[in-house]
Parts: sequence; C-alpha cells; structure tokens
Amino acid sequence: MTSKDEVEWNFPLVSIIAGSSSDKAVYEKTENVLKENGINYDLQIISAHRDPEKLEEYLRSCPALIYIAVAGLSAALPGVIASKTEKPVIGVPVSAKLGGLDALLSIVQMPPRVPVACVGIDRGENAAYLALRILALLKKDQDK
Ligand code: AIR
Repeated sequence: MTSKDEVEWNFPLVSIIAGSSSDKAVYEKTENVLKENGINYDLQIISAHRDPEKLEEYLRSCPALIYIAVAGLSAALPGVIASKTEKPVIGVPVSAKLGGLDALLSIVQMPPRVPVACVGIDRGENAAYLALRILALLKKDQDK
C-alpha cells in the first residue's frame, strides 16, 4: 500500500450506531474487533424512534462506507438507516426482550429494495467481521 492510499483511508470507515447505551455489551464486541484490526470507526448512540431528526442529520454528513446498527425491541434502526443511504447496512439484534426474537424479526423482514444484512442475536463481533470482508473488497478494487 502506498502512503497516498493510507491518507485516503484515514477516516472512520465504519459507523456503529446503537439505539441505546444499554446495548453496550453488544456494540462493545463490534468495537473490539474493529480495534483489533486497526479499523477507524465512529460510534453514535441514536434511537430511530426517540431521535429521528438527529439520526437524519448524522447520516447526511457521515463519511463512513459501512453502517453497523445495533438495536433491541422493535429494532427499526437498521432499516431506517437503509432507507436513507445506498451504503451497506449490517443490523445487530439485541436480546433486550423475548430473547431478541422481536429485534431479529424487525431487522430481517425488510421490504424489497431496502436490504439490511443481519447477524445473529447479540453477535456484535460478526457485524465487524462482515464489515472487514466488505472493506477488503473495496480496498482490492481501489488498489487496481
Ligand atoms: N430502542 C431504542 N430506541 C428504539 C429502540 N428499539 C432499543 C434499544 C435498546 C432497547 O430499545 O436499542 O435495545 C432499550 O433501550 P433503553 O434506552 O430503554 O435501555
């Protein structure tokens, strides 16, 4: 890799957005994997239901290439993000109630043309590993 490439990739490549700080045990797993792999990321706590305007404003100026959205209960966050961006969105259902089945189904059952990738319940680390794979493809493409 040349120093030029390093400068170009020197911004938060991944944005982690969690619906609440109570999701910390799950989004910490995502953070740990990104840190271990030297990936610059941004972390925001924004609820799609409680702070819709704040979410919209953040998305408008966010430079990240991939979003990871962590939420429990009626987890609208990943889907709402996907409705406002063309970038890949990875959802992480949190087991706040019903063992996380409520959040899992909310994230998985997206309507046609608004895709969200979904990892397992509380599997914050897998969201990061999937993001690493997407970033590797983008880097390969850029290095051509
Ligand atoms: N949540 C927050 N806004 C909308 C939703 N679905 C989720 C959070 C968290 C759960 O509700 O992602 O998993 C409980 O949040 P809190 O802040 O009440 O602890």
